[in-house]
Amino acid sequence: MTPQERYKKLKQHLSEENPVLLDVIKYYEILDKVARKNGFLDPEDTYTAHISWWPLISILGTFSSGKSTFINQYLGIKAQSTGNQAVDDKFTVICYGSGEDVTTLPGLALDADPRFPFYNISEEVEKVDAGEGSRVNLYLQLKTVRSEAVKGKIIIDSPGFDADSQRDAILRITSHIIDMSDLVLIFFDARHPEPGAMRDTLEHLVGAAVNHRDANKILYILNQIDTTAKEDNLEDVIGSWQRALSQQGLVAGNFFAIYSEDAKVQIEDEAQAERLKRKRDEDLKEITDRMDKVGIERAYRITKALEDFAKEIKDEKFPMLKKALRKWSERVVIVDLVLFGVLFAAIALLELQFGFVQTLSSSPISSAVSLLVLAAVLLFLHFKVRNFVGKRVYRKLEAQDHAVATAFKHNTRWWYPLARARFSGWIGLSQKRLEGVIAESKKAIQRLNDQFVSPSGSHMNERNHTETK
Ligand SMILES: Nc1nc2c(ncn2[C@@H]2O[C@H](COP(=O)(O)OP(=O)(O)O)[C@@H](O)[C@H]2O)c(=O)[nH]1
Ligand SMILES: [Mg+2]
Repeated sequence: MTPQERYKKLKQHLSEENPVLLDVIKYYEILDKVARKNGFLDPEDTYTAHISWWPLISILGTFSSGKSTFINQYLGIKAQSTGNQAVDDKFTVICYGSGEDVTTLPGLALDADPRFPFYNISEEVEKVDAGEGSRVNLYLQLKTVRSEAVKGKIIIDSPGFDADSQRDAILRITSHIIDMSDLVLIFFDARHPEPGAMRDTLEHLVGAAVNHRDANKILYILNQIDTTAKEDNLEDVIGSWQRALSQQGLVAGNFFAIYSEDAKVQIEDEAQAERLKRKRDEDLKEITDRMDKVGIERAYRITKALEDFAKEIKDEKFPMLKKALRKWSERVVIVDLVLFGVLFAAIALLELQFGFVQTLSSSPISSAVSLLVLAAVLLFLHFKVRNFVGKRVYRKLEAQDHAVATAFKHNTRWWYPLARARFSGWIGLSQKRLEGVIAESKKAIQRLNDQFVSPSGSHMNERNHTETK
């Protein structure tokens, strides 16, 4: 899908959903244009492909902690198989489909709808786990279900997370999913009263989440608390899990405790059953509220991402490029001067020895030819030097930032004069355009606030208000 087709499809999809987002797409187009023109972005690529346009909820967590059971219950349909064995070893992207049955499609199908967040995932996977990129179908699948609960959003169910036997590919996809999501539910299960055994898993999952720039979107869910009834130790179990999480650096997280009504064990003591149910009902309500409102989070996320992309290019990538271009042009001049100096010294020496300059300049033709030859040699040397120095700078950049390295290559193509790299006023113009994009994304956030702020002033909108100030 070309970027143009992508914009068109996105606009189609979003036209009825949210007019603010429709505006936001326009500014993504400008962002793309500026980035493409300066070589930061591949001509076939677009920043709209780097985020999820669907509201996205992902469910991560340990083996058989009840993720799939929870999802089935939310959907009201048994879409996912459940059980104590590792029944599902793929990430399953669940979305609405009008068909009667649950339909399963290969991971490749995710490419078809520009609102899905897995563009280029195979390349990302390939980078961390060579050879696995081409086998993305082994890791991803798409299911369509006819459930109102998932209309207008997508939910990702994940294979059980077991740090010991985890492939890099799965770890990479997991952190990609955390980045993309509007809401992340991380499941643990209370059948393990001693979370110590899960330390590695916690370290990976929680470690990745805790430092996330939007930590508020991550909910930690202790599931299967019905199993604490036997020993009546709910508080102890919650306490030890919270301690384990805080050891991973989680200070004040969104911590919930629930169980599944469909899968729970029989609880003899009625008072206990009542107590557990009350806790569950309370926490489950908060969780499902957040899940239902994920469309709002999504609108803010997409708009914020526009601002972040633009800021990153303007404040980080352009300065890096500018510095690299300057360094390159200075080195080329120095090496040129040294080489030319050596060349002229050699000519002077030869002249002293053999006096051939006089011979060459004896006729107009031979002197013209020899001047041309000299000019050709100088030019040849100069382009060799440009290339040689350029490759070295490029390699260094590539290790730091791929986009900047590509932009450097783009801006040092042979027909660009050296002076363009030295006097890079043109960069300022592009930065101005990005400033415009940033200003527009701020305005769009305000329009979203106008749209979503309820008279009671929900928690979420207050947060977004302060974030953008
Ligand atoms: N006691 C109890 N069992 C549960 C609960 N939720 C799920 N289970 C059971 O735990 C097992 C694993 O559940 P599943 O949803 O497949 O876990 P997943 O691997 O995280 O997707 C299944 O046998 C479920 O019936 C719960 O809240 N309480
Ligand atoms: Mg499962």
